[in-house]
Order: sequence, then C-alpha cells, then structure tokens
Amino acid sequence: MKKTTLMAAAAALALSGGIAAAAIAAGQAPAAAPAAAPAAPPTAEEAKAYVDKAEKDLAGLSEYVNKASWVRATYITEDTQWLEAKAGAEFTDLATGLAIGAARFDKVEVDPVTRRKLDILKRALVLPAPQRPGVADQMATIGSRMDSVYSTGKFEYKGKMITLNDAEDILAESRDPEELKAVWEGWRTVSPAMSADYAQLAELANEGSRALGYADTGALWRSGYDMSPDEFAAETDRLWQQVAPFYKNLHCYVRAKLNEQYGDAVQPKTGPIRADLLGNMWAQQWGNIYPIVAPKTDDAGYSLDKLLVDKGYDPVKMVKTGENFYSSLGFAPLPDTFWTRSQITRPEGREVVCHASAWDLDDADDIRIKMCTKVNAEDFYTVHHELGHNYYQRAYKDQPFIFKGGANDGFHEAIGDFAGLSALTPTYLNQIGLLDTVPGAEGDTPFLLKMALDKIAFLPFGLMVDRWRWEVYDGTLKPADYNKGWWALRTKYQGITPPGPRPDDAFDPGAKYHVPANVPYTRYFLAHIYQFQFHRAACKQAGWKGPLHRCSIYGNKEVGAKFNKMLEMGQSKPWPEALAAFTGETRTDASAVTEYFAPLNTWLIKQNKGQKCGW
Ligand code: X8Z
Ligand code: ZN
Repeated sequence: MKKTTLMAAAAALALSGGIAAAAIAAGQAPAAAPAAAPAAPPTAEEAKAYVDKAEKDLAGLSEYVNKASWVRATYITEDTQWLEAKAGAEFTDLATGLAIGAARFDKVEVDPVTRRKLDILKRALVLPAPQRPGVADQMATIGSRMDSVYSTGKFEYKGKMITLNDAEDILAESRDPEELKAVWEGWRTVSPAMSADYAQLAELANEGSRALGYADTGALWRSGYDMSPDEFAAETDRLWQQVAPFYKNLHCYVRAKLNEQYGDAVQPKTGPIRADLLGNMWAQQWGNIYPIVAPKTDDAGYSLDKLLVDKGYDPVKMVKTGENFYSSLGFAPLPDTFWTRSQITRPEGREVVCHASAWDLDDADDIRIKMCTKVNAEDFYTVHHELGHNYYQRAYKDQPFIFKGGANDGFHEAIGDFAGLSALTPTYLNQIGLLDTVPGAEGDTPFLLKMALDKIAFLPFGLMVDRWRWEVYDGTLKPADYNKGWWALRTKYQGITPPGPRPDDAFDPGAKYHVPANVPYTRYFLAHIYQFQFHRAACKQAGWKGPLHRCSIYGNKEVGAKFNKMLEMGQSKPWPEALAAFTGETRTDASAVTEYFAPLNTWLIKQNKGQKCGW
C-alpha cells in the first residue's frame, strides 16, 4: 500500500503521495496512544524524536500490511479479506495515533525537514477513522468488502455469467447499440450492493477527518498539494478552463460521427453523448472507437492492436518491452523477484483484483505489478504506466520512510504515462521492430486523434470523480441523491448521458473501481497535464525540433538521468521543486497539452464547421 500506487485494498490505501498506503484507511484509537500532551510546550528536539520514532514504527509494520493486501488482491477469499482488514486496521491505528500526535507540534519551531514530515504524517490517511474502539476494524472490513465485491462482480449476459473484463471487451468492440446498452447496464447491477457500505464509510471517514482538524474528508484529500484545500480546488478549475475548449471540440466531432454511425434515434446530433457508445465502460478513454471516428482522407497506416498480435507478443513480452524502454533511459533492470512475484496475467481458478496496480512490498526492492494483461494497445500502454510507478518507488527507496512517495500523487501517475508518450510514437514502434514503416505527415492527424480520444477525453472524467466525492464528503450530496449527483456531474463535465433511465437503487459511482477502492482520483487529472509538461521538457533537453507528438526520448540517457534526479527526491520537497528539477517550471500548466495537440485542434475546428457544439 504505501507506495502502492493503486491499492486495491480495502482498508485502504493507496497513497502514492504520502506515507503508507495502509495508513490510509480506517483507524481507531491507537493501541498505544501517543503520549498525552506534556504540561510544558514540546520542544524541537521532541518533535524530531517523535518523527524518527514514527518512521521506525510505520516502516516496521508496512511490509506486513502490504503482504496481507497483496495476498487478498491476488486471491480473494473470505479469509484473505479478514487478514487484510486486520492488518490494515492495525496500521491505521498506528497512523491515526501518529497523525493526532503530530498536531502537538503545530506551534513548535522546527527544522524544515521535520516540519514537512509532521505535515505529511497528519494528512497521510485517505480515510481516517474516529477514535472509538472497533471503528478502524469496521472501516477496514467495509473497505476490503467493497473492493472484493467490485473485483469479483459478474452479471448474466446471453445466458452466461460474465466478468468486467468480458464486458469491457464487448464495450470496446461491439457496434450494436442494444448489446452495448445491455452490457453497460449489466455491469451496473453489481454496484447497488455497495451503496449502503459506501455511505457508512463516508460518514465514519468524515468523523475521523474532523478529529484531525480537516473540514471533511474531501478537504483532507485536497490538502496534499502544498497549498490550501480551497486553493487546490481553484487550481483544478483553472487547469480545466485551459483545456475545456479543446475537449468541447473533440466532443462535437465525435458526437457527429456517432450520429452518422448509429442514426438520430440512438445518438442525436445535439445534446450529450450516450455513454455506452464511446468504447469504454466509463466513457473515460475513447480510443476504442477510433475506427468510427477516423478521418475519411488520412490513414493511420497501422493499428497497434493488430501489430502486437501479428508480431506474436504475449503479456510477458509486453512487460519486457516496457522494461527495455526504461533501461534505454539508463534505469537498472527490474529485479528477478519482479518476474517471479508479479501477477502479469489473470490466474485460473481463483478470484483476483484485475484492476492494474504497481506495488512496493518492502519499501526497497520488492517491486511488482499486478495486472490481467491482454495483448492489445491499451495494455501495452498500461504496462508502461505501471512500471513508471515501480521505477519511481525504486528511485526514492533511500529517502526516509515518510518521504517515500510521489512529489504529489499526480506525479506518481504521470511517470509511466510520460514514458508512454514516447513509447507510442511510430518512430519508437519502428525502432523496436513492431512497425515496419513510419507513416509520413499523412499519419499525423490520425495519430493525434487517437491520442486525443484517450488523453483529452479523459480530462473531464479525471476531474468529476472527485468533484462527486467532494460533494459527498461536504454533505452537498446525501445518499439518496448519490446517483443523481453523479449523473449531474457526468453531464456537466463530460457531456454524456446514460443509455436509458437509471433504476432507483442504482449506484453508478460504485461501478468505477476507484470509488469502492477509495483511491482518490484527481491524481489522474493532474497526471494528464504533468505528463505533457514532462514530455515537452524532455524533448527540449533532447534538442528535438519537430512537433511534440513525434518526439521520442527512447535511448536518451541524459534525459533519463535528469528525470531520475526528480524521481529520487520522492516527496522530500514541495512538488514545485520537483517539477522545477526536471522541467525548470514551477506551476502546473496545461499549455503543454494544447501545444502537443494544436494541429488536431485546428483540424477539429474545421471539421466542426456548421455544427452546433456543446450540450
Ligand atoms: O487506475 C489507473 C491505473 C492504475 S494507477 C491503471 N488508471 C486510471 C483508471 O484506470 O481509471 C490509469 C488511468 C486512469
Ligand atoms: Zn497508476
């Protein structure tokens, strides 16, 4: 959990931006409560000693908690859920006590390193628990259960019980609107079972967050960015405004193409887009419908899905290829244990969490991925994404325990995506023998359109998931309105609508992994901006003079070395310093996104002429 960037676990977890993941979830009164406040104000020496001991205690428990979570995520049974919840609650107890104890030093003048560690300790929990006996266990149990319900969810389709993986394949490939609707709705029959659990967990986490001095759990989540929670919310608004006009152009173009494909009765020419027509279970990345929206004149020249199959790739070869990319930048090969301990494909005969994640079990060398890899372009990309987490974890392994984390959680998500931006270029695919001929300029619009279907389409989704949770946590949304509130945001930001009326008991947020797993989501919105800032800076360092989308840093050891310098910092410094170390910039800036896609935006505006865009 700790460094697990995406922890499935119940109780908890996922803290890539902070201390241990595990800490993150529930927590009750610490078994051994921190010492009661002494009569005299505490001293700077006491603060330092407190932090040193906290690091030792947390590090001491971390591997055990991580292993319990790993076992549950790769072998879901009643027993492994029990073990994970027990270990998670223990860790949370410890972390909760340490967070409360850290507040004692709020007014003490301490050195900057100790201050930063105290601050991180206070906000390290994703779901803090109230200090009442048994509540940490209760929260950890609910968390583990929700994640397991999601991960083992199945529904009947055409007389067969199918998994999320099966359903995703149908959403990606089928062009039959009746079938799409049935499968989209079918997956959402799994989540109503979680809604009462979700509401209860939210209420308890809020109580825990308030005890730590935060307005609510949303404010706690927004406090991890070296600025105030309100400033951070405003910052995400600012970034969204930078990219929203481009998203609207893409939405307009895609809607027109879907209308051509399906007709007015299925996809009208105006208004929101039907969510099940976009090739993805959550309409979060639209690359799978590229064939429907492909430009009539220009040809992409290749399909990565097809190349991978034609060249005989298997899941292990995909991961080896990902490793080779990082090696070309100068990163050391993955340890042998990575290969013997990772879960690369879905195992037979047992239930597992298939949602991809990267793990660091021992806060040092025992790094692994857990995927149910399929041989397709999407997972080729995901492999680079997950390995990015692992290389980050290894780069900061010599930092003190509390600083082992991403500069912020968005950085953690952006590392592998940054690698992926180079690894998807035709030039790179050609260099590694996947693609025989690199297309000329005629390939640019198709390439950029495909990228935008994933990267630009994602932005409003990346934003709205936590907007919904912020409203849950601040009380704007009551449980009875959870689903209505979800769709209000889906429509407002993404311009999409469900394929039919939603049942009264629907809990559609629960059909997206990160909601039952309690993994904060704004990190992915940020990552979709940082990765372009990293890419622009890297290409500049490499002396690249062409368009950004054609730049690949494959094989560039100087860029790799400089990148590694940023990774090695972990979260020891405020994130603007980490950003500056690699890019020279100190602000999050979506101009790198608009620069990368500028030729496509011009093209979209031309295609959309005469259309009434917006919804
Ligand atoms: O959850 C993930 C990664 C693991 S950290 C596979 N992602 C988000 C998602 O799938 O919803 C990557 C992109 C967004
Ligand atoms: Zn990730």
